[in-house]
Amino acid sequence: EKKASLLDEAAIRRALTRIAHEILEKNKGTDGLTLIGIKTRGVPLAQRLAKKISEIEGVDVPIGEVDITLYRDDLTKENDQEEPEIKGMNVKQDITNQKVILVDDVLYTGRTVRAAMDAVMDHGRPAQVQLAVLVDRGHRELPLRADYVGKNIPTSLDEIIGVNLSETDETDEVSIYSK
Ligand code: 3GP
Ligand code: 5GP
Ligand code: MG
Repeated sequence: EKKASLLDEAAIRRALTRIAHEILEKNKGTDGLTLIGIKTRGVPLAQRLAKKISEIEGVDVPIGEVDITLYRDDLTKENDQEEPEIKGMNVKQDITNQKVILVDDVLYTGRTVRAAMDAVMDHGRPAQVQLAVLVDRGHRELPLRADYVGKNIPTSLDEIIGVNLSETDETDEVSIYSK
């Protein structure tokens, strides 16, 4: 059940514009940057950030994508917990000595990002890995934080953040639901 709309199209656009500027400020330009979107909705977010960086700086930053899916380890166990693992990766360029910025829609326990970092490290030896998310909803289960956050949305465990992006869902909207 939908409780509230938290970010509309303009608010999402402004948050991504700010993050694009923050990326350029922190990294002193675009040298060595590679954006990697975490499927599904991290990919259009990475593309939007690259477009904004290109508009601001006149440089096209390379984009890759990584597919992390939930994997049920052992169905015979009583406490079968799903753990995200690497399903696929499409990164054309060599990321060794590059500054990789992972991009995702929602940061929650941090397990998806941890799996994405594994995929990146298997692919090369980046100089640095940074993290950009549209929403941080809290409840981390790993010692991990985002370098760039569109909006911090404190949630309870029985709430869900809905992220709609025009590329995948017709509209741009972030909302909060109760389960
Ligand atoms: P995304 O791939 O675009 O991020 O995980 C698959 C989809 O399910 C996600 O889309 C996300 O929007 C949605 N989702 C909603 N709540 C959760 C949740 O608590 N965990 C996970 N893994 N996905 C969720
Ligand atoms: P984590 O691995 O940090 O627990 O969860 C991160 C991933 O799970 C994100 O890529 C996101 O797709 C999904 N996720 C977790 N919680 C939510 C949520 O409340 N809303 C949405 N849209 N996605 C979520
Ligand atoms: Mg996601």
